[in-house]
Amino acid sequence: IRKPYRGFHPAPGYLRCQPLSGVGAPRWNDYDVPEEFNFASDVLDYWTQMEKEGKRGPNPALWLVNNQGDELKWSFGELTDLSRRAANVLTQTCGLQQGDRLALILPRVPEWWLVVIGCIRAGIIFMPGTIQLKAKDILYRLQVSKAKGIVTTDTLAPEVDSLASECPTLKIKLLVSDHSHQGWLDLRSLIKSASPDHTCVKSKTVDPMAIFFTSGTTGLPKMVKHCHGFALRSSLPSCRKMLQLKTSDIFWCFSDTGWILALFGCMMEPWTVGATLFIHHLPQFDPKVVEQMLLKYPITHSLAVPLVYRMILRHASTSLRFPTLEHCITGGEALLPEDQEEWRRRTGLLLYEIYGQTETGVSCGTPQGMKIKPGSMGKSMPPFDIQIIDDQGNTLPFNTEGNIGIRMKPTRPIGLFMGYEDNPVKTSEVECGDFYNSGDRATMDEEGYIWFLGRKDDIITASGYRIGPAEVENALAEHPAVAESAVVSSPDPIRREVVKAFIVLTPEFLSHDRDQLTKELQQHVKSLTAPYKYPRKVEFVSELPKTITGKIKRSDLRKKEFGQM
Ligand code: BCO
Repeated sequence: IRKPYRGFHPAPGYLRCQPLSGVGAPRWNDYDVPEEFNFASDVLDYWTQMEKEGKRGPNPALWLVNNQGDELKWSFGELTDLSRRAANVLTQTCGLQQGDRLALILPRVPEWWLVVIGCIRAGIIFMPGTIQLKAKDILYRLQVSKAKGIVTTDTLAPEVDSLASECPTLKIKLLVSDHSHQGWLDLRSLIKSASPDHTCVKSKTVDPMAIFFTSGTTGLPKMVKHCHGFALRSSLPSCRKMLQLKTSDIFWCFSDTGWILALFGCMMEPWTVGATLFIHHLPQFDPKVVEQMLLKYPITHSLAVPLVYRMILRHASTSLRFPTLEHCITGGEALLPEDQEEWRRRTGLLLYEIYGQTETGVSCGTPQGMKIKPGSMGKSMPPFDIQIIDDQGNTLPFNTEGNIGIRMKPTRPIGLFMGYEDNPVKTSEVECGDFYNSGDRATMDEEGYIWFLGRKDDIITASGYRIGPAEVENALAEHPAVAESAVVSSPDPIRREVVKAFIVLTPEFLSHDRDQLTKELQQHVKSLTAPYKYPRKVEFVSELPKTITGKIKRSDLRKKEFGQM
């Protein structure tokens, strides 16, 4: 039995802590919580100052390559200048105030970074969403969050216009485009003409900073609220130990701008140490292009879901040698030991796993240099204390299956979400004794390594996406061919897990061509909700397994798919 937990004791100077000094040094202690923290003024402006004093090398802060191969390079000084202008646009031109909410649906364009930092400077709560969102997804997000504004591109502008009348709080529409649109403000030209003088808000570390939407087993996505302390975590020594980035490193994070992984990997992690963030705006993922980029650019670190590394291995026929790549990190879904082995054999590099959820950010992993146990996702990362717990919140003995729990009493660790906004019921459902219950199943060995097993509920993790079956079932239900459906995870040789829909057809469609119908239903889901959720497999059945009260037994279908029944 594990030793009893002794609790975190705030370091002396709690709430009065001072940043540690030295260029690129971790500037706070793991268990210190400064009363005020703002990533823009405390981190970015610090590096701007280091640049001015000649204490940082010539590498850019942001190095962005678009799909035509055009390159943009910004120093920290330029980032500071432009994001201050962006903050002025949001507050002065748009009239947004601290605490207001702004939906942000942009691909990997530079304005995404300017809006995020501008919001942080002004205390505006930003709500990133993937560019794959469809009108219904956007409508729900705008309505439930009471967003005052939205920033997007011309691809989604017509969708937003079609639903704006149903969003009474929505006053501001900002467009990132080469063309103008009636009723939309042109963000690029506004930033150009805005003043670069802006006084950053003195945000409390526990003030809200961002809201992310995350899928659950039932119902519509929940709003996961994070405070400014989420960004502070990247400054803590435990987090710095994880990736051990240096100012001279060039870090490529693949995450779509809609996910919390983007905040971590496409901003906080590299910029906290003054490293270069490398971004490639590729509208459609192509492993061949990724391989070429890794050969062409001096990238030292990569962060991507296991599927990206697996697809590179599938596409490349020979051994892979990337001249500058030193450290590869992966997360978002479980890494299989065979993928780890193949990547090592063909590239000479190891894959270091990190694990986290939208609610937690990165909460465990294998720091560079720590022994990798293939199949394990590493150890808990302070100030998080991960324990394997039962459904009552009791810690379980080593090597016993249970839920991944993060201790939040007596002290809620900085970086853990603040709760599901406007949803005390769902928030209390994940509070389990002294722990946040992640709903992910795992074991922990005697050395503290955590071994992921799967989900406790019906949520599907496919290609690094968290997919709520009900969202797919609801989309299917809107097609006249579907009498009822059940959506579960199913094995796949490349993607490991994909979304599968079991469908009972309405009588009128029973005689239709099944292949044709499959394609039509897949297209239907792609058009109604974010396409990454579409069922890559479809099976037509005469009935669905149900409990005596009529509830669909998704678990029976899932077990059958994985040969467990
Ligand atoms: O495979 P198909 O071609 O049939 O369908 C694909 C796309 O073509 C299609 N699609 C995309 N945009 C569309 C569209 N269809 C219609 N209209 C549009 N606007 O939809 C399907 C999307 O599937 P996908 O995204 O899985 O596509 P793909 O191209 O295979 O990409 C592979 C990956 C690996 C690049 C992608 O799956 C990916 O980015 N996955 C990572 C997700 C991620 O970052 N997760 C991290 C979440 S945060 C977290 O875990 C917390 C950690 C601390």
